Amino acid sequence: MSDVQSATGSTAAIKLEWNAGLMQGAQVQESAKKIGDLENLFRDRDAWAGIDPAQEVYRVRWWAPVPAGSEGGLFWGVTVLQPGKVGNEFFMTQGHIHANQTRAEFYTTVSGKGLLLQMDRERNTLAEQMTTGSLHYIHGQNAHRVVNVGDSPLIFWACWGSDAGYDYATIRERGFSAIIIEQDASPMIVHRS
Ligand code: PAN
Ligand code: ZN
Repeated sequence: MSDVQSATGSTAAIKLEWNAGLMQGAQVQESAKKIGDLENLFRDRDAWAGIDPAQEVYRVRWWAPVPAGSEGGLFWGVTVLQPGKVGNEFFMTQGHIHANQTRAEFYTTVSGKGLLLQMDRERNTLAEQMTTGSLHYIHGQNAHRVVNVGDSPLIFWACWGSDAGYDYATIRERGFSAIIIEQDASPMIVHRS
């Protein structure tokens, strides 16, 4: 045991509740995004303004065992994305590109029904279905966003590089080349430039 105790590493006790999307432990961090935090994300500004700004859209819990920016480390987290719409556009994450575009990421879904949008540098968009047990590999240079197209929380776990970083500005400025709306009670992809 003495070899193990002297090895480099973290002694953090983190407990996961897979299906609830919960992580517990002193080092777990948490961040929530509410409607009021997401101005200009959704297409229908009037519909956005009509929703309670305190309404939660999604919440991320994660463990960073090494400082952000450390080369070669890993982060682990979970996102709980609520069901809902702004106008006819489904609730979604902001979406980002990793600041270090060589850094890939895994997502895996435990419950709910969603779409993972990945957009490459030429703005080609790929939409993958997220359902219980689906596993998704996000290429390092692809922007990624998740859309909840179901009527229950969409819960997915993720593992990404500690030196991946986040570029939100690119998506904030131009958005994705596809949005997901509800039409005739079904999700529909609408392509844009
Ligand atoms: C995820 C996302 C999380 C929230 O952990 O950060 O789902 O989405 P936004 O960051 O786009 O708001 C991830 O992709 N990390 O790299
Ligand atoms: Zn990411």
